[in-house]
Amino acid sequence: MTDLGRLEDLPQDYRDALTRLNLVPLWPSLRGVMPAHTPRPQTQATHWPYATLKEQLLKAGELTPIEKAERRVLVLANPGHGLEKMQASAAIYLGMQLLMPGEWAPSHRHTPNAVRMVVEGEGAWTTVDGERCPMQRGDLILTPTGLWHEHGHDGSEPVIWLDVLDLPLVYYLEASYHVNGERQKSRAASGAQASPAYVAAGVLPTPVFARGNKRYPMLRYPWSSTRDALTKIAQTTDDQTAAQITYINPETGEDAENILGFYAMMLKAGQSVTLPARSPATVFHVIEGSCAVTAASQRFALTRADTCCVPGYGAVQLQNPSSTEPAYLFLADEGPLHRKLGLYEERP
Ligand code: 1HN
Repeated sequence: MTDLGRLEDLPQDYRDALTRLNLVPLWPSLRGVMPAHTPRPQTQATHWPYATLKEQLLKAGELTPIEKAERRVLVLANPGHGLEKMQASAAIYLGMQLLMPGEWAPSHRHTPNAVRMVVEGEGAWTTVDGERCPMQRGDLILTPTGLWHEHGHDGSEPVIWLDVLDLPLVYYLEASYHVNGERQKSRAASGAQASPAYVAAGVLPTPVFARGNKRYPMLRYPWSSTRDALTKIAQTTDDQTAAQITYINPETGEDAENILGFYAMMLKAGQSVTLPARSPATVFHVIEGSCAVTAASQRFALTRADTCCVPGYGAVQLQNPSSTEPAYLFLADEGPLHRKLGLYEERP
């Protein structure tokens, strides 16, 4: 492959003339924007241990009242993108949020899609589009684009959860904004369209008179059901295969949200699996147990509530180091986005 011309090869007066005209020569930058065979991700494999994160988050609870924060969050920022960009990967934002007993995070809606994975604590709730969703450890709660949401806490201990948003992408598209609102009149989830109605796989609530027409019919995915499903799937899989589920919209069978994909995985005691190289970046978060994650020449020993992210286009090895306990993981990736854009790749 011949080397392409550099900027320095061009006479300064020519470069200055181009700059004045808002013009740029392509060839000095062509290899940078389109490297050979595989991208050069800015996303670095990064591990955020929960113990140190929690310590700083509890300090934020003392330093900053909720009224001064609206959302009291420490962002899990990838150094490869620059911490100020608040990106875990090209399209994924991660934040750990703290709500203290009695606090209220006021109602708003925004264009980025969010989900919460509850990490610790009892008694908090999120009201999404009027549906009050209790927050219990391991639950996944959606707040898709445009839906009103607010958080409250009637319990006695701090509650902490992981927020996953597609904010970096929506911001890049210059489509990110929010609207503040009034406290929602929350109704307990009920009726065919509310989340608890989707209790069993393969059967769909079918109102006799009116078909459900909500774009996001299921907002809360209780951990007890997901864990149960994984444990049953694991009974049927061999040792090379991890039990995995995708969080889907039960009315359409498609991914739960439009841009990011959400999954849960179980590794049996001692189990190791290799995930093939895929184009999207992936986030791993430990719900129960522990897991070693090896990717991009890094090895992270994740324990309960730890989070890491790995860039796309590389294989990922997962290993449950326990010889007695299973490991349960929550995963988020940019899969739906890559598929919709026709960019999705899996490499052997
Ligand atoms: C947001 O609305 C929440 O509602 C959490 O809890 C994190 C990060 C960026 C933009 C909006 C929330 C967020 C956020």
